[in-house]
Amino acid sequence: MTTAYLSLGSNLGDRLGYLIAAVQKLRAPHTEVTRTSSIYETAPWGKTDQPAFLNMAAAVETKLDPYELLRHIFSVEQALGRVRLERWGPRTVDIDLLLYGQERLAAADLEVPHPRMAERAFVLVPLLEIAPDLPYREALKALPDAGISMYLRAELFEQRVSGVE
Ligand code: GSY
Repeated sequence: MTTAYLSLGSNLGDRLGYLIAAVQKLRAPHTEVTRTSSIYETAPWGKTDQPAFLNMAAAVETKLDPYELLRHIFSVEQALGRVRLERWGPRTVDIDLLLYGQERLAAADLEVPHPRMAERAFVLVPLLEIAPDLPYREALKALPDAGISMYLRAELFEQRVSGVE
């Protein structure tokens, strides 16, 4: 089993509903979602003339290799109507593989650690909430954190995911 960390975001339609459904669909016999962060509302990065995002991070324990995990992630995005209309454009749900154990991969179709994660506060704030010992605290300190606000605390999100409420 390998611990991997994912970043999830949504800025189209029922943003929270998409994140809940994404976490539910990530769960599989081969992949356990072991921790989810709070949900943060974040100003769009890159292409700024688009709606605000909801962002979160998740830790998974998986039997899949990195490529199999990526395929699983793509299948969840597709099941939730992800259409890649434009680079950095709005999306129902976006799931990025940030870290896969201690693995370092730099292939054309898969890079871990994610090559741009240390430049994005909307990735690092939720990630460090669930994995405070990861070595990204200094990177986060160097980034402007404006435009990130708490939207839903982790405990309440977990209740929504498990249908308890
Ligand atoms: O890279 C993920 C998609 N994305 C996001 C995002 O998830 N959050 C924010 N705040 N801005 C973003 N720009 C892109 S592209």
